[in-house]
Amino acid sequence: MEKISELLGDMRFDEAAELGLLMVQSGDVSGFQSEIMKGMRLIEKKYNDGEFFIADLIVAGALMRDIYALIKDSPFLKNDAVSGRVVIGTISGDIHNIGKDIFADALRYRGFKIIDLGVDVPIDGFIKAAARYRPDILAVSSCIDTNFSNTKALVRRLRGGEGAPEMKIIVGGSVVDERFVKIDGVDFMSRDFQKSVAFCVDLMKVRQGGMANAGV
Ligand code: B12
Repeated sequence: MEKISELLGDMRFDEAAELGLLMVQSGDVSGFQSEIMKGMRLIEKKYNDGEFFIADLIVAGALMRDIYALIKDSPFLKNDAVSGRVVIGTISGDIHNIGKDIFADALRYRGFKIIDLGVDVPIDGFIKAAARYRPDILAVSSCIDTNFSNTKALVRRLRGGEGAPEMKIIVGGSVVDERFVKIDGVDFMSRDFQKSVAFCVDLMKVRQGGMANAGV
């Protein structure tokens, strides 16, 4: 039997959705998330190999979001929801939103309240939102490596006392590789949305006095 990731990689979204529903209903939420991520990587690979075009990626991003939404009906997630507030946006100079939106959905389905600032968000926009909403987590999406300087400047100001001092700062996006990129003051960096969601969920469980389980 074909896997969801393979179906996604072949752009067979209806079949992927059917299989995804079965997986979520059976309670395999973690496996479902892994398959979605593998599927995204397969699509990206095909794009990098010249088999798919930008338009394919944009369509795939939207359909992937719809398929990922199947997860919100999972009884497991309903019983294991956390509360927390996240401000998210793509840093200035960068208009990529596909990954940010999927990551924001993933947090939303775990119970987080999401304040999405959109794309090309100026440093001051993040700082004002941090001060206004006092989120538990400020999440910066970054898909262009020359823009890391903007993220660094943002983090320096936040850690210098602007915004909400107790909040965690996380950074992700297609060019983020935590093995090679370090930004002082950032609590967590990854382009793996499953690990990133686990970080956020565990953080809230610890803050709310529950047990962290590094689950889905
Ligand atoms: C689609 C795409 C575009 C689309 C964007 C459409 C859109 N609405 O987002 C368009 C055509 C507009 C575009 C434009 C450009 N792009 Co572009 N784009 C891509 C592409 C092909 C895929 C990105 C994507 O959506 N991936 C799928 C998503 C699901 O993956 P993801 O972003 O990694 O997100 C996942 C994780 O990273 C994580 N995540 C995402 N955000 C966050 C945030 C947090 C906090 C956390 C924890 C996790 C997290 O969760 C997501 C789900 O797993 C990549 C190439 C690639 N292979 O990655 C290039 C790429 C990112 N683009 C690139 C470039 C250079 C550009 C342009 C400058 C091109 C140009 N010369 O005009 C412009 C940028 C304009 C601008 N100012 O931003 C480069 C960046 C190079 C670099 N090293 O910096 C890349 C890597 C291509 C390349 N190899 O050269 N692009």
